[in-house]
This record gives sequence, structure tokens and C-alpha cells, in this order.
Amino acid sequence: METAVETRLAMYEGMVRARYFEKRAYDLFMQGLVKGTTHLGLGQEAVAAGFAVPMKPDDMTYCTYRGHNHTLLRGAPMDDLMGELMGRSNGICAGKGGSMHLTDVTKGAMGSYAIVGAHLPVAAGAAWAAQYRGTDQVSVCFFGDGTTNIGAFHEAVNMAAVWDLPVIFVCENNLYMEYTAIGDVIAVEHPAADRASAYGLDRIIVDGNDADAVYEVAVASYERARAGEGPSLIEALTYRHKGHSRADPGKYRPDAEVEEWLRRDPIDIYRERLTSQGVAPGTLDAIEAAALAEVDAATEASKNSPPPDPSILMTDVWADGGSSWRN
Ligand SMILES: Cc1ncc(C[n+]2csc(CCOP(=O)(O)OP(=O)(O)O)c2C)c(N)n1
Ligand SMILES: [Mg+2]
Repeated sequence: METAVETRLAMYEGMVRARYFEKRAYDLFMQGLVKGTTHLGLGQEAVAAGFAVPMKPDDMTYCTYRGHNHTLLRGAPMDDLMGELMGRSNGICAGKGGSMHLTDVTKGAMGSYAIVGAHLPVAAGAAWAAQYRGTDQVSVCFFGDGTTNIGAFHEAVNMAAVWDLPVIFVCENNLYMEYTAIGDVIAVEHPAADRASAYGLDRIIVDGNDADAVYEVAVASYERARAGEGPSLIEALTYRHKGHSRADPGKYRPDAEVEEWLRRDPIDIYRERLTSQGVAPGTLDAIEAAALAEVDAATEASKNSPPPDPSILMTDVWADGGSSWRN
């Protein structure tokens, strides 16, 4: 079935908002205004848009430290995300979490996890809760290619398959871990897809720079999960435009490879496709201008917000809002 133009414009808007947000985050990092480290998903926006747009509001997203785009696209307010990156009190976690810990439970953004692989069993557990309660929610878990060499990946995928859990495991294969190419440390070509059969799952590979293609596999996996047919393991082929984190120039990557992937920019590809199919360029220009204005406003709001007061240091440490569990 043809995807509605409103849906496709929502994906374009999501990708552009994520792109501008992260470009600004990079600039602010270089100015010393973003504290701690940052891991940008520049170049990987089509994966975030293709999965987030068809989700229902109470579905759950679990992502990694490279999770700005996923959290933003679930509907977390941009001001609050920018404030969090800058360690300000307007931040989504009151400035106490930073770039690697973006969370907005009210929007189903169930956290960004910095320990590689740790969130896969958590996402499977959330899916188990949804199955037990009969809520019809799906749990969507994003992770990188390198994560497929972590034990928790195999434990979570196996358990999810055995129990038919409504969880979608999405491997964003950007070809690299921190500084090591995934191809140097696995015996198969496709880190997630080539392991799927070990858990009785289909081998699914999608062009992660094509929002329409991602959307299609996302919708199919959600339908399958909601029908009680169990998990999906999807490998999305993509590339990060920048280095692993902070100011890493990513020099371990061959120039020709970087250039090739820059030519396959998911936003450029989608803009060209939409206009060639009859969307007025002015419509897309307006989306871009609005996104830039939103980023400017979020930057200003966050610059004007004070750092968190030291008195909140021990609040929100545990689910009851306090820290008494430590005693
Ligand atoms: C258990 C664990 N081991 C090592 C690290 C250090 N580390 C952080 S990111 C990363 C690479 C992960 O690569 P991948 O899964 O491909 O994700 P990407 O960064 O490419 O999105 C490593 C080794 C960590 N955070 N957690
Ligand atoms: Mg990777």
C-alpha cells in the first residue's frame, strides 16, 4: 500500500529536526556549552523516522547513547533535550543526565543506555509486561552493529523468540563500533541478520538511509508483534557522518567510503524523491525553516536556563523520587 503523503512529510520533518538539532549540539559542544560527551546520529535519521512515525503513543522506545534522534522523534520537547545536553535545569532530566541519558517516559522514550547491550533485555522485559497485561504495546530497541557481539544481545533475542514477545530489535549497522570496523570482528557479513536464523527469526536487511523502506519494515514488524507473532530482528544499513563521539574526526575510515555514504545522505535522497513525486519544494523549505527556528529557540531557552541547584543532587535517584534505598 502506498504510504500517505502526510506520513512521508512527517518523516521528512522528523529527519530534518533531528539533523538540525544534532548539528547545533555539535557546535555547542565545540563551544564548551554541551557538557560531557555526545554521540551523534547524523546520517542515521531515516532509521529513527521510519520507526518512530508509525509508532502508537504508548509504544516504547529503548535506545543507546546515540539516541538524540530517537528521543526527539518520539515527541520529547526539543527545548528540554537541548537543556539536558547543556546540563541546565530546563533539561528533560533536570540537567542531571546529559546527552547519554535522554528519557521521556511520558512519550514512551524509555531511556538511552550507555552500557552496550544492557538495554536489550530491558526492552524484552517491557515487551513481556505488555504481553502479560495484554496492552497491545510494542517495545522497539535500537542498538549498533558492535552490540551483536555482546552476550546480552543473544540472551534477549533468544528469550524474546521463545516467548513470542512484542519487541522489535533494530540493529543500526553503521559499519563501525568505536574505532574498529565491525567486519574485522565477526565471521559473517551481516552482524544481526546473519544471526537471526539461530533464534528462528527471519533474515531482514533494510536500506537504513531510505525512510520509505525503513517505514515499510517497521509497519510489518509492528503488525506481527501486535498479532502475537513475536519479535523481529531488523538490520538497517546506514552510516554515521561524524566520528564515534565528541570531536573524534573518524580518520580510521577510508575517505572514499565516507564520500560514498555522504552522497547517500538520507535527507537529500528523501527530498529529491518527494519533489520528483510532486511535493512542492516550498513545502519542504517551510519544514526546514520551522526546524531551524525551533533549534534556535531551544538553544536560547537552554542558554538562559540556570544549572541545576545542588539541592536536587539526591532526588530522582530511585523510583520513589528519593534515594532512601541506599540506607
Ligand atoms: C559493555 C560496554 N563495553 C564497552 C563500552 C564502550 N563503548 C561505547 S560505544 C562502543 C561501540 C559500540 O558500537 P556499536 O554497537 O556499533 O554502536 P555505535 O556506537 O556504532 O552506534 C563501545 C565499545 C560500553 N559502553 N559498554
Ligand atoms: Mg556501530
